Amino acid sequence: MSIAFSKYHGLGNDFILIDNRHQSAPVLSPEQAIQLCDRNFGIGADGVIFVLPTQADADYSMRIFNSDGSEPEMCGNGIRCLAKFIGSLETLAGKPPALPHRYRIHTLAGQIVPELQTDGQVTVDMGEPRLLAGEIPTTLAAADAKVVNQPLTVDEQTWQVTCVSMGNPHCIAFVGDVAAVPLAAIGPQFEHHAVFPQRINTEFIQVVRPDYLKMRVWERGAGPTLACGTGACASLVAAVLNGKCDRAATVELPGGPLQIDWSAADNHVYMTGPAEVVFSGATAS
Ligand code: ZDP
Repeated sequence: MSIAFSKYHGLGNDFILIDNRHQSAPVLSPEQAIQLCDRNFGIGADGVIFVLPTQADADYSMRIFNSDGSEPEMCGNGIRCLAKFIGSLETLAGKPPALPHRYRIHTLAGQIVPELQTDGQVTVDMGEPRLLAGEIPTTLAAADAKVVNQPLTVDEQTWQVTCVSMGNPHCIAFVGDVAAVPLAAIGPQFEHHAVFPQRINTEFIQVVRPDYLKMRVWERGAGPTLACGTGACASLVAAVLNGKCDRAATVELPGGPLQIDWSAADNHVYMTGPAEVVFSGATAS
């Protein structure tokens, strides 16, 4: 069956968006998602995202498959794209959202609230970071302890790491120069390290100034992407926990900058950045 889709990206982290509002199960299997994400044999994307019907306390549900077919709990750049996609579906139906407009989105990481801004950016209330080892999950510390600046040996080199969950798991290492990190060689070894039972997203962070971080990421299930929204949020939190930056900072990713703010008032992390539609189409079969 041919399926309509739209291709979006947030700072070059790209997704195939599917209008799945008519049924609660995704119209594609993980295997079909793997095929569509292939950059030579498919549409090409870092993941496939579905807008689904939801329960009473939310407007819609989101599910996502990574390009390897695995299902993460959350996706920061993806939820900005999803908010834009919903806005355009509602506009097509003759009910354009009055800006700024907030959507309550149910995810496997709980309720997340993206807000469409008048300038085209999207600000997302990403909720509270989770810091206990058991919540990440990682065996690097006791289940009820935080993992801040702990040694982790990867490929005979010992790194100092901090772990943060934004619903999905992140391991953050601070480095002097992000450009010098051999990402393709060490990324997979972090991802599949025995101390991370659900695998891990890994961010390498260079603190340029207390309000400016540079980041490179190796994503669980997707590899070296141009941007990772949950990763930028987790990295800002990790930098604050290590006394390396302010609670509000710009995080520069290979695909461009995100503004991240860990509110002292409500402990929620707020992320602001762009999301753009690239094209729409339909699958061949
Ligand atoms: O946790 C994971 O398996 C990630 N690959 C999910 C995708 C995260 C994303 N890049 C983001 O922006 O948060 C979409």
